[in-house]
Amino acid sequence: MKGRVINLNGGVYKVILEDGSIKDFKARGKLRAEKVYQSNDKSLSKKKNPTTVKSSPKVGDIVIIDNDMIDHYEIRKNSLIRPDIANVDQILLVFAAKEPDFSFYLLDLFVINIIKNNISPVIVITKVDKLSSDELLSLKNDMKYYEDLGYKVFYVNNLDGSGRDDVLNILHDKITILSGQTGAGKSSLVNTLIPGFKLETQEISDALGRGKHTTRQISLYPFMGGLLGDTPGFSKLEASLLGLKANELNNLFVEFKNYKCRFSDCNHLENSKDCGIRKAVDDGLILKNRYLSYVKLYNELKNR
Ligand SMILES: Nc1nc2c(ncn2[C@@H]2O[C@H](COP(=O)(O)OP(=O)(O)OP(=O)(O)O)[C@@H](O)[C@H]2O)c(=O)[nH]1
Ligand SMILES: [Mg+2]
Ligand SMILES: [Zn+2]
Repeated sequence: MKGRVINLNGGVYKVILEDGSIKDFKARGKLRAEKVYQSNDKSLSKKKNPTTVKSSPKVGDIVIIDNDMIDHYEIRKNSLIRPDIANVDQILLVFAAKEPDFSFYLLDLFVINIIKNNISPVIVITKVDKLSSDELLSLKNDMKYYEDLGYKVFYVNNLDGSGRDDVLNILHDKITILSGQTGAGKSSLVNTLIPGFKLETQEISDALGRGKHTTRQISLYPFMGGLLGDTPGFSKLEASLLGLKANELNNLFVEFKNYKCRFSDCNHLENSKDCGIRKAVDDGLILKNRYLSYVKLYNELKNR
């Protein structure tokens, strides 16, 4: 029997099986090395020398069930640490327009974490009702820069469901998870998207702390032929935890390659003389906030 892990809680794996039914299982030998097989190995025979790695299955894994226990999981197409999940097709980066305050730095950190893992980011801005029309216009103007980079940007008001249909359009047959700061409105967005859903959401007054109804586990819900996943938010995020290195940032800020810096060893920091990237920022070609994120991230990774 084969299925996909949709939730993990205290060593119990909730698995959606091929017939659509959902059952709980435990994994065989929890802490010992799990056997990982190539997905294309149809035989899935234990004798065929599987690659062995020392890790347990996690949410998103395709697992093989034998004698009512998870025996092993298949090779992952991708694997994230934050949130701790495997095999996602796309990630909706959920950012509140306000409360918590919108942060370009957090957004850039997240976009980078995702493209580093070869997953396509989609940006969803929630709580647009909290901005005046001028503030919203100005935010949308800045976000055009991200659309030009090739990232989709959606605007949702979870109070009245406006913007919902744009998001629904991209969910068909995909494994999509929501990720973002605590209190950004991820669980509320799941409720907006899936008719009849009533996940508990935290109180506004607790939005910046760990509220009573803050999400504590990743859960994938069957929806539109795919799976939609709610994840726990984070209150703080350290760049170093994402396994990024200062010298790879150059490639991860994807637009930098469009502007020539004639020094091959330049790190494009604020004190770099004659730097092509800094010139592009001064000329308004690179969004100032993007560049500031780059500098902050570079220094944070370098000073570790
Ligand atoms: N005004 C307004 N409030 C919203 C909107 N979306 C969510 N909220 C409120 O924001 C608070 C936090 O929402 P949640 O959905 O719990 O946030 P979350 O991202 O799931 O938070 P964690 O589970 O801690 O990561 C709740 O009080 C929601 O009612 C929105 O579009 N507009
Ligand atoms: Mg939540
Ligand atoms: Zn430079």
